[in-house]
Amino acid sequence: DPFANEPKRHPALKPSSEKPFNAETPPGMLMSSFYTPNDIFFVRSHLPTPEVNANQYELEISGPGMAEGVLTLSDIKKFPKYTVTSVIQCGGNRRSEMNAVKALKGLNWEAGAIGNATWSGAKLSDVLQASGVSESVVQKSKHIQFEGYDVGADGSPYGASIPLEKGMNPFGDVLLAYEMNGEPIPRDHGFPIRLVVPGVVGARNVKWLNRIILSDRESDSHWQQNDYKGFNPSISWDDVDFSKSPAIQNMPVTSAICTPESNELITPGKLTLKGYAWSGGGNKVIRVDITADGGKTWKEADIIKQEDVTEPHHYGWTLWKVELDVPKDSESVEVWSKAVDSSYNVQPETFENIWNLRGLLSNAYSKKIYHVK
Ligand code: MTE
Ligand code: MO
Repeated sequence: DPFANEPKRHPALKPSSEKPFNAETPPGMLMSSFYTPNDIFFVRSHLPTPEVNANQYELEISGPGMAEGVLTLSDIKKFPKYTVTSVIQCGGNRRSEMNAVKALKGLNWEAGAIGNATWSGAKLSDVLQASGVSESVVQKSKHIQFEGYDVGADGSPYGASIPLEKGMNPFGDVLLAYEMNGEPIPRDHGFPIRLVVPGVVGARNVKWLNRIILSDRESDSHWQQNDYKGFNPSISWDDVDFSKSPAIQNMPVTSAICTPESNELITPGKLTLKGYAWSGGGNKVIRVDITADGGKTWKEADIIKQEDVTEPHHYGWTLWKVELDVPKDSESVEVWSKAVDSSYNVQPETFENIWNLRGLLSNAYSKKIYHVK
């Protein structure tokens, strides 16, 4: 059994599959802190979880016309240490809401395949520069490919790539992280080194990093080529051509109402809602609008916490709250949230018009119906 040696997991995590283990954070727990604690941070692994020995850890770096380099964990720790607050969000977060519109294929995530953490480590751009990535190597490359220590039944590793520009840019804030919220990265999240690509879909944040390859091509992994792409709502599994869509990198703006949780009964009078909002590409959330009357009137949510970082380097999430009045005689209230980011991108209203067969980029308004006691 390739899954015989899995780490222990927190009982509060809500599994969406057991082998491999995938699980999300309950929405109420997401609201209890700005930095999502490591032990309840959602887990998304496509393959059995590798156990990497820190003392034997090696990271290989190669590229066109360049001598292959190997770094140990202590080599990586000698570079200047940077800390970035960044969300990691699965490309399929909130998929269940899109699935409710029309059936699709993918783990049925609610709104908890997301977490916010501080990540500390060496800057990818520093490490590449010190590893002999010269101007001429850059000229011959367009992408940076990454491979994990986790391998599938066919022996091929998990893989992904990002544009060269994002990884080489010293302001891109891409890290070879060895700490998550000030602790060594837990095994489920990529011990001892995980790539953190802030603002970009979770899938490119490669855990248990084994290899970095500069190339004129994107990663040829399944997850870069045949998954984590968006499509026209009318494309079905019979006519889909994955080569026709670009791989998802920066994620669109989203928000979710997290508390009260969907199944909770509410009482007439004051109702406090809490949620998160986030946008990819380093865009900051500038506003979260809330309506309880189908969009006739909108209230602006109060920001509970947001980091004081300017776009386009704002990678953490925004926690917000809003107080509404629930009239005595009402049986239920329906509340919607929509976030606006620093490029004035806004969430789409409905899932119908953004539906796609993989249930990715599922960022329509968060709509919750609460029943009154
Ligand atoms: N890296 C490796 N090596 N293997 C994986 O299966 N899953 C990716 C990404 N990095 C994955 C990986 C996906 S799809 C997501 S959403 C994030 O890791 C999840 O990160 P987390 O488990 O730390 O929350
Ligand atoms: Mo993911």
